[in-house]
Amino acid sequence: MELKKAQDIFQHYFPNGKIKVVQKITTGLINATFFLDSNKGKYILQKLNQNILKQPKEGLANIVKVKNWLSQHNFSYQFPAPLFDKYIEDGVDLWRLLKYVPNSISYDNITNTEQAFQAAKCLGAFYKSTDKFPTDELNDTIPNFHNGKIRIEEFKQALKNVNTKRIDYARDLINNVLDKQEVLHDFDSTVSQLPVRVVHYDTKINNFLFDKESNKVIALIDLDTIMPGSVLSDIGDMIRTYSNPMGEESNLYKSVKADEKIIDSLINGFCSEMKITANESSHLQKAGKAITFMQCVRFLTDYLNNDVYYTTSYAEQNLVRAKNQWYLFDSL
Ligand code: GN1
Ligand code: MG
Repeated sequence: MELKKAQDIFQHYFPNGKIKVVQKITTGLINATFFLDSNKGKYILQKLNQNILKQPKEGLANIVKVKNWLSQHNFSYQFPAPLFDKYIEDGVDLWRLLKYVPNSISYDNITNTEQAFQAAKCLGAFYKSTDKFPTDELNDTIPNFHNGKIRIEEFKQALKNVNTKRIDYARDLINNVLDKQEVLHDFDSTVSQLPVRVVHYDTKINNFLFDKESNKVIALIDLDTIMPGSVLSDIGDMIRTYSNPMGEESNLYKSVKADEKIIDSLINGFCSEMKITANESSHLQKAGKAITFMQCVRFLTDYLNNDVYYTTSYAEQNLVRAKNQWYLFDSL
């Protein structure tokens, strides 16, 4: 990104602001993210991906409501929401500025059980603080985000439309997914019996910032998907991403195996802060399987649709991701 563009946006926030450094941050598959250093301090600048975040105003309203609630309900972690509760429109794109969290580090993969415990403890604190939040005041900004039935329908639609060699490359996986589609119908019916809560919907490890020295979590980030939903979505996504030390990009499928100790540790971390219902507790393990399978279906669907959703850097990347998730699901 050019310095001039960043400077223009920045001056909407600080009329006398001067940017010294702009650096692209490459983690995250959806938004474009930049680190800024300026005469007004350090910030994160983000360009929203409006192809995916189709209701940015409603999304911002969710973030602001939850931020205000947390500040009154003993949430002891930082929650870097858009600065001044606003987005800037430049005619084409939507931008936002966030406070940079100093002394923080993010990890793309879990390397020990303690990290899983600490991140899940932060999530547990988030659930505890928002336990009484009126969830009907939240907008459903990405409708059907974790709706199993719809994910299967989208997959079947993609199968009908696909007109390339991709269907041949993916054939085995397609058959496996069709065989197991029940998993997602089961998930929907379980979720429909559970309490509606404030859900983060993207609880992978790099959305928790750790303090560089203490290695405790200090901030919860990436707030675009905050919506009403079930705890199974967040714990399921933690199990999916934390238990797989190879990460979702690896094509060493034989080595993709869920680590049980990490799963136990994250569930303990979450429960050290938040007391969920017995019914919710009894489905946590199963949630890991369901969300992993759902992510497999989502990557595979995008592969069949010629990569319209997830950013890719090589042709077979979404298929590799989908296979990786399949092996993880199988081991779970
Ligand atoms: C997307 O952009 P990122 O990496 O935070 C996606 C998640 C997926 C994840 C898979 C809004 O998140 O649901 O689990 O990729 N976010 C959206 O890596 O679709
Ligand atoms: Mg995200």
